[in-house]
Amino acid sequence: MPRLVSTFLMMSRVSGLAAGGGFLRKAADSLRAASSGGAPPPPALKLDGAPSWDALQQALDAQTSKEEVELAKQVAEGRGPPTAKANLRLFDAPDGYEPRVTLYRDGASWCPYCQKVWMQLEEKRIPYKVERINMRCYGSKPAWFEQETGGLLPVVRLDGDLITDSVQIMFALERAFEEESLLPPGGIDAIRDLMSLESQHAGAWLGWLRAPPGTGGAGKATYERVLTQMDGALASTSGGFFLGEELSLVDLLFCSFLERAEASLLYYKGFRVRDVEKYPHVCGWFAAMEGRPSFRASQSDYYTHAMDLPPPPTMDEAPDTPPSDWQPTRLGISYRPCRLAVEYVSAGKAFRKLMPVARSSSDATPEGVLSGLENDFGAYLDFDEKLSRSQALRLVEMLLASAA
Ligand SMILES: N[C@@H](CCC(=O)N[C@@H](CS)C(=O)NCC(=O)O)C(=O)O
Repeated sequence: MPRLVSTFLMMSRVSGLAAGGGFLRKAADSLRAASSGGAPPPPALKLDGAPSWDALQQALDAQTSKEEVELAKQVAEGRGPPTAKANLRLFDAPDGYEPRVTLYRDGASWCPYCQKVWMQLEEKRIPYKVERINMRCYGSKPAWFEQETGGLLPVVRLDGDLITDSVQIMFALERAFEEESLLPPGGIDAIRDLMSLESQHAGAWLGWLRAPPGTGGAGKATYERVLTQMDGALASTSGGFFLGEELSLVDLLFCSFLERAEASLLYYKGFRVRDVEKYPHVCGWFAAMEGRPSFRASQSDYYTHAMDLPPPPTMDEAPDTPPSDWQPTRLGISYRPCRLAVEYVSAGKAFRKLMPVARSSSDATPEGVLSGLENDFGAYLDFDEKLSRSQALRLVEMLLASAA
């Protein structure tokens, strides 16, 4: 069997898609038939060379070193270095101590707002427990969480009270745990200007990243201006951090978006934030931050940051019929409510057309739903020329599955 065909069949089996029916199964059947000269497909088991979960566990155990076992034990007991895997952190508190703080955070540990609070807890060595809550792209949240908090992460329970919004949480933690303060003697008033600069940076970064094609260089110029201002703010102190030699709340407020800006602007715009010629003090700040174990533990890699944040361009509402010069750029999905999204550019402007994927009955098939969409939005789903129909069918399948 040709390698490509067998790889495809194995991937289909592993993901369970081929077994689930639909177009992948049909594609797998036709590939089997093609690869065996039209003969009946071989039994599926013969294609399955993947090890069992038990065999994988044994292989993993055999490769796990004593140090790794010891580290996992420490982490389970709330000790050891900071890590995304910890569900309990006790620091200097005795075994069995019940922390005053519970941090509700995203399970994948990439939410930027959770990162700031997480670093603050680590820097101040405040004992805490972790509860992991799905971000909506990974699944649903517990009903109580939606009702009592509004559903955004992070949330902190402090002495029984729920607190939402990362900045509010950080100030509440500063008030409740005054020792090891991360605020300067002047308190919040002394950092207001830098907080405002941080907001400008967030706006300039996202503004540039999400600018639709053909909007000129304004986004880049604004971002460069704000970054130069930040470099100047860092140059005016000595020691690498925003307030000098000591890490403060200001660094934590800046860290998540600066880290993400460095990765995403490099990937999508070819722009370097860590450019030692142009922004030497910003580079010094990154180096100072990377000296902190709390930052190292919460830092992510460039690929993840570029991929977890595809720049959704600012879109205009699409007219009912696409203009004659439209060029589709992406076919995507939009959850809550389920919608199939066609994104396109026309005359240098970006548009998005959303099509509701309604389940008219419990046995609605992807094919039936897609045919319905083609009836209603024919001009946008002009598959023969502009888009791939099999891609659309797969997206509809996913939407139906996620809504089930
Ligand atoms: N202003 C809020 C923003 C929080 C926020 O937008 N969190 C995102 C995660 S990065 C969220 O929970 N989104 C809902 C979800 O994806 O489930 C804060 O600073 O905490």
